[in-house]
Amino acid sequence: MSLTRSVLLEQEERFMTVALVGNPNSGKSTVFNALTRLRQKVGNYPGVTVEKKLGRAILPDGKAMNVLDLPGTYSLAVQSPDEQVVRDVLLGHMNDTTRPDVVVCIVDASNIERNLYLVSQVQDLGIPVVVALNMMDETVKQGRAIDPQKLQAVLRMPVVPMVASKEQGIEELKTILARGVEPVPLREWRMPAVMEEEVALFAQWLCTDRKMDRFTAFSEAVIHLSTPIAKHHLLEHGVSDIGTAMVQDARQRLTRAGVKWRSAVIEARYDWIHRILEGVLTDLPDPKIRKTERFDAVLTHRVWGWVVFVSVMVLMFYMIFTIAAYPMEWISKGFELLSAELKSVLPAGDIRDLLTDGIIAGVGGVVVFLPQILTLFFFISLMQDTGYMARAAFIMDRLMSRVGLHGKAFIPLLCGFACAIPSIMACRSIENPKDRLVTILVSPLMVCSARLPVFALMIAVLIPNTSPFEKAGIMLSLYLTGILGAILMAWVFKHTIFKGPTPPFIMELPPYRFPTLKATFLHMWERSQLFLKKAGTVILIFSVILWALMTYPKLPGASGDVALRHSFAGRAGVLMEPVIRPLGYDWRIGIGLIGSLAAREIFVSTMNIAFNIDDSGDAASLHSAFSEARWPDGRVLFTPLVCVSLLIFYVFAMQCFSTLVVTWRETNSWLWPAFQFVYMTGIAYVAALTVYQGGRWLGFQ
Ligand SMILES: Nc1nc2c(ncn2[C@@H]2O[C@H](COP(=O)(O)OP(=O)(O)OP(=O)(O)O)[C@@H](O)[C@H]2O)c(=O)[nH]1
Ligand SMILES: [Mg+2]
Repeated sequence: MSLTRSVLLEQEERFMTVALVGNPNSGKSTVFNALTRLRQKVGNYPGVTVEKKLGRAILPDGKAMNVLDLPGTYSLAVQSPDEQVVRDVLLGHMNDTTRPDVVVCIVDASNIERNLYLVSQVQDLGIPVVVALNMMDETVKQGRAIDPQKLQAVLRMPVVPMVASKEQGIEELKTILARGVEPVPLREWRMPAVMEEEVALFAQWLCTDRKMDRFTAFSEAVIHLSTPIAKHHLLEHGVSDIGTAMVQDARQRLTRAGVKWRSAVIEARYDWIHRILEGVLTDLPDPKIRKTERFDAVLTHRVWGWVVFVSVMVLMFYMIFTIAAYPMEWISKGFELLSAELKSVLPAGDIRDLLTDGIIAGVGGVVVFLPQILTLFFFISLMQDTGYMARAAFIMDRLMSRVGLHGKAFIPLLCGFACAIPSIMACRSIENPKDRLVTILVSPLMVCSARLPVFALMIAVLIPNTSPFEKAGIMLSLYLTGILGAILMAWVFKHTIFKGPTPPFIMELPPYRFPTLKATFLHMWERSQLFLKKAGTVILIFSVILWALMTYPKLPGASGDVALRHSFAGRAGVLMEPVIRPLGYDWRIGIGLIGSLAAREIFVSTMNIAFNIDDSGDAASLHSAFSEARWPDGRVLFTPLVCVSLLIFYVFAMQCFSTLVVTWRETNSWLWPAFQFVYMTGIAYVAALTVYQGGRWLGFQ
């Protein structure tokens, strides 16, 4: 280790580390962002954060402190991989993270009973705790009042009332942290005497045999004696067979003594919570009628729920085809001008061609779609921040509960509308490993934003002069095809390779919230940065490579298709034509299919280069080039049937290298990404084949 690095590490260690712990959707990431000025993702549904994230805050006394944002959890008796992170951090089991000096428990004041349950578990660990009583604005709407000072007095921990989304209470929290927080006083909740004894006995053993400190040993003993799945954790943390046998013996003794070991601890903690809350909670005389329930009656209704969902989607696509059209026009005009300018200043030759036909056509052709992608993200952001997404997941779950897919899977799947990568990461909130794997495997079938350019292009070729409504309708049917595909495949997997029972859906529906403009625009801004970064890196590099492959080797005197056919890429396309001809595609489309193995948008780039060849890289001119494309025998290439076949192919095909990498990382095996690639490409092929051949058989063109 170099000297500077070790000095840096020492400094790092001298900072106090504060961990933010709390139930899902209680506002941890909002507090984290306010403390650190970072931009961790925030959303109004449980399970947004699935990984720990380190940031740094400056306290009022000028000192820095490390802040850890953590996934949400209801309890420290862990069920899913994201909750495991919380437990490991609090117990100091994480190699790369020091055990926190202070825990800030973010308590959702509108759900205070349930949130204090976790506080009592964290308190057991003996780490100093500050209670951040967040969402104070919601309690008023609920018709209750909470007295933070009384709560502080009975809890004997600092309590800071907060409205984190408005940054209220953040400075007070910092002041308390700067002043230093005392370790937590002794617990006041008590289990039945027999259980207390058994816990003490096992904790004693953990202290001596496992070398745990007094607090950790107590907390572990409680969790292990009262959690049915404890055996698995015991083994995981190296507790020997002796320990496991001790737990089992203790449980038998408890059962004989008439103590229900599963529920005794839960009851003991809730008894304490109810005692604590006496005098702290008061009902307001005139509670406002709860709007949430009224909204939910419609939005989660068996029929109306779907009507609203479909309407929201149609509205979204309608906007994508209407308001986004203007900025798209400007961007494409800009690239046209740039290209014309380059043509006039640069001498004719390969460099000029690379710049105009390769880079501008390739990258420009994709960047044009930025306004549509932003419109999509505007809607996704609204769905996530208002709490609507949880309702959409709810109605989908009800319809599909027979599929056998875990209800919790629908949140990750809906995240897939943005991108398969966060969607696959979000699967960490699913407890059951089999269900988690099934969801990871089907996630990329959800139509993501990278497909949008391809779809928009093909729809424009398919029905050039129709109303945006019809285009929106086609878009909607493609999205629904993706959803149905994902659900169908989940069913297949659950009944073949991943047989197993499905636990019932227990997702909590968050209250509706007004989205803040700031959050929405930040989300869109981040997304456009990501999109432009992708265009400037992956798509740029591939455009250059593909341009070169489509230009060399040169055939002297040849141009257009003849030259392209002679190039490396052209030869590859010709080679694969027999395979894709049954789908209605020629070798030039073949080049696009190969190119888009890296990322779907590259289809548009390669088509811009292949059918070049107007220099503008503009969707409109590409679609006119498409309508002029012919087979050698003079037949039209892009018939309506070919367009539909391509659309279907792109719904199902696995064309995203990054997704495969994430699947590999999340499953720790190359088998699963390989399987994902093969099965999705297989379905894409068969579906496109069926559409094309079936359509021809029925007499379509
Ligand atoms: N009304 C209100 N909303 C808040 C407050 N704090 C956060 N929110 C909103 O609550 C939602 C959840 O916030 P997050 O910060 O994502 O919650 P989290 O605890 O990190 O959630 P997970 O990562 O899913 O566990 C977001 O929509 C926030 O804008 C608050 O004090 N009042
Ligand atoms: Mg979070």
